Amino acid sequence: MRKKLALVYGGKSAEHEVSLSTARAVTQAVDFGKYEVIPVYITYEGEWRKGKPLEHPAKTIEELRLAGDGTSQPDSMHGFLNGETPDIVFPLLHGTNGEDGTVQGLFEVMNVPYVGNGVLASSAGMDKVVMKQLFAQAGLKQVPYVHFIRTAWEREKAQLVEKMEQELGWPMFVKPANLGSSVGISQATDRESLIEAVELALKFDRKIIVEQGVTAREIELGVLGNDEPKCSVSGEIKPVATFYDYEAKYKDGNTALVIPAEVTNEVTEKMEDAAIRAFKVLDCSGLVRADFFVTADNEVLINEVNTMPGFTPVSMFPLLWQKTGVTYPQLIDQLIELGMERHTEKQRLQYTMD
Ligand code: G1L
Repeated sequence: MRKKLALVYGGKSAEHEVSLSTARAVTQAVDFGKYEVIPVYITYEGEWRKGKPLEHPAKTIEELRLAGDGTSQPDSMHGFLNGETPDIVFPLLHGTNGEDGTVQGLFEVMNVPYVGNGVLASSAGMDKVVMKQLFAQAGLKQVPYVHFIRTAWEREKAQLVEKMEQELGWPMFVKPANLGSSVGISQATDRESLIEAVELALKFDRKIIVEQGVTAREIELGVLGNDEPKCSVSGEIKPVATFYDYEAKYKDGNTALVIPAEVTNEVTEKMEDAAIRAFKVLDCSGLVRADFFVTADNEVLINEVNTMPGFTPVSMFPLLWQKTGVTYPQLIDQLIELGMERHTEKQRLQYTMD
């Protein structure tokens, strides 16, 4: 018997279209002999629409934009909860309700296995401040930062500005703590622009993080597994302008990817060690993409981890694994197996003292 695999995609998010393209790519790579693929489309309004099992991989994203039955129910999961539960769910959702742990919590309550990170890793990875505090706890090096909430800013703005000027160097990067909002981020080069940047970021979150800017290369690593996670080769994101010498195979706007990154063995070892420690301290499962800054004197600083990285065949995470010897279809298969494994493991737990 084939296992019923529900692909959940779309969502009330700016990444709705990215999610659709990713879902399409997943249908093209998943083994139809092993899995019955059930599309579950979440509309921009938040209505969950479960479709009939797919008969073939989706050729276009339009095939996945399922029509409703006319009884539109915003913020409703009726179409998903109604009827048979799938054997495993593959969530392809970004931001609020997607990668912040809430949707994972829904699957936990339903006791249905799902692919990727659990509730704790998803929510901890969503909040830059919580994530950095856990990284510090794990002894990971990172850029200096200051954080505060709106109330503190309103009560003691002058002290906070002074603290930032004392503890951080210019330029500073001001961001809403919530990773889901890619909006509201700006660079500050002096006191005046710092205050402006904070006021802007406060429109998007009540919690703000201000980081010291670094001059460094941006290098990323994939991590795959549950209790014994493994690292992929590394990849560097390079501004295209500095790229004349390379055959830029994977270009995305103004950047290009170099895989594996040209770094010393020592830097690779430092990144691998930090990536695994980050994975463990956040209690990750399935996968994570770990993002680093590597300075000119080969210092390795962890920037952040992404519990739901870009996941088309030309996104960094799948490309890193491709170069490590795991193809996109194999990656999807392994992630599904890892989701099943975590669920089986969890079934061993007892919940009462009886
Ligand atoms: F479930 C996985 F495999 F862990 C998983 C789920 C979702 C990996 C990566 C993603 N990424 C996305 O869903 C997205 C970045 C396309 C969101 Cl729009």
